[in-house]
Amino acid sequence: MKIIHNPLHALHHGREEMFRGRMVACHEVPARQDFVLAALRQRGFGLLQEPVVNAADLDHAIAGVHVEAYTQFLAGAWDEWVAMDPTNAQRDALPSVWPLPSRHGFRTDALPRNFAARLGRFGFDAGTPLMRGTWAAARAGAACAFSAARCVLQGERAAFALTRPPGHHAGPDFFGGYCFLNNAAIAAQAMRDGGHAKVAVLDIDYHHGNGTQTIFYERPDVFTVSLHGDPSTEYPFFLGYADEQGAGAGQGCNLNIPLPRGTDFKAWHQALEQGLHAIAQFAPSALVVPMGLDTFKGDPISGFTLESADYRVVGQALASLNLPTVFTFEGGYAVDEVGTNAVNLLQGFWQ
Ligand code: SP5
Ligand code: ZN
Repeated sequence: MKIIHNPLHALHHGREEMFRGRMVACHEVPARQDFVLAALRQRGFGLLQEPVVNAADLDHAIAGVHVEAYTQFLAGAWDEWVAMDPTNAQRDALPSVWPLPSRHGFRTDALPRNFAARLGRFGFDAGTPLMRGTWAAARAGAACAFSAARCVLQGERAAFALTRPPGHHAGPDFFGGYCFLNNAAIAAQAMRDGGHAKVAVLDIDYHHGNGTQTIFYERPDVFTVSLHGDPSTEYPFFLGYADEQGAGAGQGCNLNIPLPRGTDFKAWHQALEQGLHAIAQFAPSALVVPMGLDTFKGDPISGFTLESADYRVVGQALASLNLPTVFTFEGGYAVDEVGTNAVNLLQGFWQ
């Protein structure tokens, strides 16, 4: 399996996230990718490489998923943050004011000149710090996703975009949930552009893949499935319910399987089988798996109870679809085990 890893990921290294009125240490840390890479090396699994993509192709791939006003904002955000106040160079940027949905009277079409206002316009939580290297890291991550898709388009059975920051919470024009560019969506769109008429996305992160769902919600060509903690109690709270089935031409092309906090592997595996069955019915010719390992029992911010050995079974189940597959690295915050769990899954898939 080709493993495309992000050489610039550590340029994004948030220090603190806002949680319930106080600042706590970031969960989404550079060691996460380092530990996965170390586990791959230690177990001799996969062919490791860095992305090779020209800038124009990469911009095109990102623009297939994100709106220009948003990527331009991200590209210049750090400089604007520091221009506001030179001492800002010493701290990460986090939003603290947001527009409510337009039914409350707020406008999102009139983009304020004030940077803090635009940070809230484009971000949906205060847990996703942006810093000097965020854009470079996220853009190189998008290159990993695009490169992984190209590997598969060229005939590889599977490729893994090993990158952070993660992507599945990022939407057409918003960041949040530690995510800035939606790597899984970029890979799915690249597979579409590369000739796959129907692509499925099967999101197995603990948290609902709200960004991916929103990106493809009205499209019939990309079937999005997500298994996740019930949003009525779990982040991201405001999307991920079972009655969200797609809209317009995409009606029927979204499947959410929310599961209660505390769900064990037996019940989770049944939900996975349900997702796999729905994907088989859709009959895609390619698959993207946003691979979160935060379903692990030891995860510090999540509530399922999968064990390390279970991830092999997950990989085997995913392989049963028999589709060319791109994996993207999403959540998973039990840093000591994240490498073992990721490689268990990929090995289970590969065997
Ligand atoms: C990609 C991904 O998995 N994003 C998850 C974002 C979750 N953000 C909210 C996390 C709430 C953190 N709770 C802190 C508990 C401190 N004890
Ligand atoms: Zn997650």
